Amino acid sequence: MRPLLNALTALVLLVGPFASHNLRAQSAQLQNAPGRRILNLNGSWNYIIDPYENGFYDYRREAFDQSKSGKGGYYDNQKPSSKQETELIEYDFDKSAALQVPGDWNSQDPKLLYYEGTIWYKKSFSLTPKPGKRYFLYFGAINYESHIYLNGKKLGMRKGGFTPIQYDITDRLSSTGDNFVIVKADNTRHADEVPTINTDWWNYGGITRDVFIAETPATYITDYKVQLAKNDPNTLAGYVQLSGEGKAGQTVTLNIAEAGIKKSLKTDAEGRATFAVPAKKLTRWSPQNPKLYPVSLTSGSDAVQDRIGFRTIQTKGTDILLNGKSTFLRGISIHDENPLIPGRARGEGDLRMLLTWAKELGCNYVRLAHYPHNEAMLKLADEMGLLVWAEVPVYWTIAWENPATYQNAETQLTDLISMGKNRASIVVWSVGNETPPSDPRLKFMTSLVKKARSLDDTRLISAALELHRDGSKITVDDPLGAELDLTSFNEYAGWYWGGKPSEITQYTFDIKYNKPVIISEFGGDALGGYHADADTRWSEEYQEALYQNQFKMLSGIAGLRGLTPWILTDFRATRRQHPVYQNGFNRKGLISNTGQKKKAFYTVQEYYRQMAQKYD
Ligand code: GCB
Repeated sequence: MRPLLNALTALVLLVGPFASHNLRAQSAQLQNAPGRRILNLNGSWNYIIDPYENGFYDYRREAFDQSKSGKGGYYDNQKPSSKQETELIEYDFDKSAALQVPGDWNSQDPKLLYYEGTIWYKKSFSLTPKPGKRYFLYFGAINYESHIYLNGKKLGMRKGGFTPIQYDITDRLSSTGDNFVIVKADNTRHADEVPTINTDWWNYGGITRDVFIAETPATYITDYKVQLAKNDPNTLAGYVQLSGEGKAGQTVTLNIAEAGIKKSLKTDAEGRATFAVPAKKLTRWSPQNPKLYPVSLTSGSDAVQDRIGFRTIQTKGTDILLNGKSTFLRGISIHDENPLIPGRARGEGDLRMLLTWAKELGCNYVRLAHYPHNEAMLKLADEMGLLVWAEVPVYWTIAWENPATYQNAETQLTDLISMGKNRASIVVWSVGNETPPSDPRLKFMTSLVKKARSLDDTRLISAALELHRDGSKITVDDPLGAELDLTSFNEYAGWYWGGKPSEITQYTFDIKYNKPVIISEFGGDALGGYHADADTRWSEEYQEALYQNQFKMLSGIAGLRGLTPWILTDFRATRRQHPVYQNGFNRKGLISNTGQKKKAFYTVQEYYRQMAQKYD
C-alpha cells in the first residue's frame, strides 16, 4: 500500500489511477485496492462502547436506520447547536477516547479484553471529490457485523470478520470536502454465523485491518486475473474487467515488460477482455526462486500495477507437482495474531515477523488458519517464497441446514478467492476445518468445493478433515475426501488421545484416497521455559518428544506430502483456562508469546532440513 497522507490533517491530493465498482452503496470488489493510490484513513478513531446498542435502536428496539427519517442513531454524529442547554444529546464522538485502526479493540484497553458486542467508531476526513473521478471506501476487515455510514447515510451492512469491504462513495461525499465515516462493529457470536459460537481463537473485535479511500477515473479497471492457465506452463491466461460508462469496446493493454509481453485487448459489451498469451520464457515462481514480474494494466486514463508470480500446481496420484516437479510441503499453521503484543497482526511488520519465523523453521509452505488473512500477508508470501493454504472460517459445528449460513460461507469464500487469485503463493483453497461428518454437512461442504472450482480452476481444493480410530488403527475415510484434491486431516496423537508421546508410534494409518496426504494439524502444548521429563505435560520436553515420535509415526504414510503442525506461535484462546500453564493462551506454539523458541522448534527445523534435502 502506498500511504498518501494521514487523513486527520490531510487535504487530499488524490491523483492518478485507482479503480473499483459502480454499485452505489453496495459491496464493490476493486482488485488489488491496496496497490492503488489512496487516502489513508488509518490512525486514531474515536469510539463509543455500546453494549445495549442505544446508538442503533430506539427504546422500542426499532432500528433508527430503518425508520422513516433514518435518523436518531449515533451515525448522525449529532453536535449541540447554540441552544446547547436545551438539547439532549447523550453521546459525543469527538470527546470520546480513541482506538488505533487497524487494530482489535481487545488488546487496546484492558476493559475490552473480553468484550463482545457493539462499538461505534468515527473518523473525519477531508476529501473534495473531483469531477470525472470515482471514490471507493475500503476496510481490510471488520469483525464481525459492520454497519457503515458516511456523512450520516448508510452505505451498507456486512458480515464476516476477515474479508475486505468496499463501497463506492462517489455520490456520497460532501461537496465542501468535510466528511465523516461512522462504523458500528459488532463481534457478538451467533450459532448460525460463520464462524459459529465456538472457536479456539480469540474473538477479536473491531476494525482490524487498513482503511483507506481509493480514487479511479470514471471508466476503470475493476478486476483482473493474470495467471498461468490450468496445468499449462506455456500460456498466460486471464481477464481484465472494466466498469463505468463506456466500458465496452475499450482498449486494455497488458504489459509485462521484463518478459517481453505486451498485448492489446478489446473489451466486450460487458467491459471484459479475456486473453491467452504464449508465456514460454517466463521464469517460474517457486519457494526457491520467488520470482515476481511487474505487471501493468492500462485502459484509457486508468492504470494498475501489480507484481505477479507464475507457477503451476497439480496432483498426480499421491504427488504434488509444483511446476511439474514433486514437492513436499514443509509447512506451519499460523493465526493472524502477533503473539508478543498480543492481538491481531496490525500490519506488515507483524506479518513479516511471522513469515520470517516460518522461513527460519525451514518452511516452504504456511497454512493461514482458520479464516482469510490480510491481503498484505498474501503479498508477503509471494515475495518471501512461501506456498499458502488459504481458508474460510467454516469451523467445527456450522448451521449446515440454514441457507443463509451457507450463503454467508459462500460469500466469504468468493471474497477470499477474489482477493487472492493473482497470488502465486496460494496453492490451496480450504473450505473448512474439522467439520463433523453428516449428510447436511456433506451437501454444504460439497457446494463450497464446487463454488471454489467454478471460481478458480488453477488451484487445489481441500479441507482439514478428521479421522477415526479403532485400537491402534487410524482410518481416514470422510466422504468429503472424495471431492477434494488433497487428503488433509488433523490428528492429535500424544495430546488429546494416544497416550504419552513415547506410545504413539504404534499407530498405523488406513487412508482411503489415493491422493497426496497433508497432515493439516498435530501438536501439543508446552509452556515456554518450563522444563521437566518427556512424560510431563506442558513441558518443552514433552512437546519435543511428541514431535519426534510424530515424525516416526507419520513416516508410515506412503503418500505423505506435507505437514502444517499446530502452530507457529502461542495464541490467545478464551477456552484455554489453566491458571498456570495456559492463562488464556493456547500453548501449542513452537514459539512462545515472549518470542522464545521452544525445543520442538528445533525438532521440526531438523526434520524439514532432511525433507528439503530429499525433495528440493
Ligand atoms: C484443532 C483446531 C485448532 C485448535 C487446535 C487445538 O483441531 O483446528 O483450531 O486450536 O485443534 O489446539 O486444540
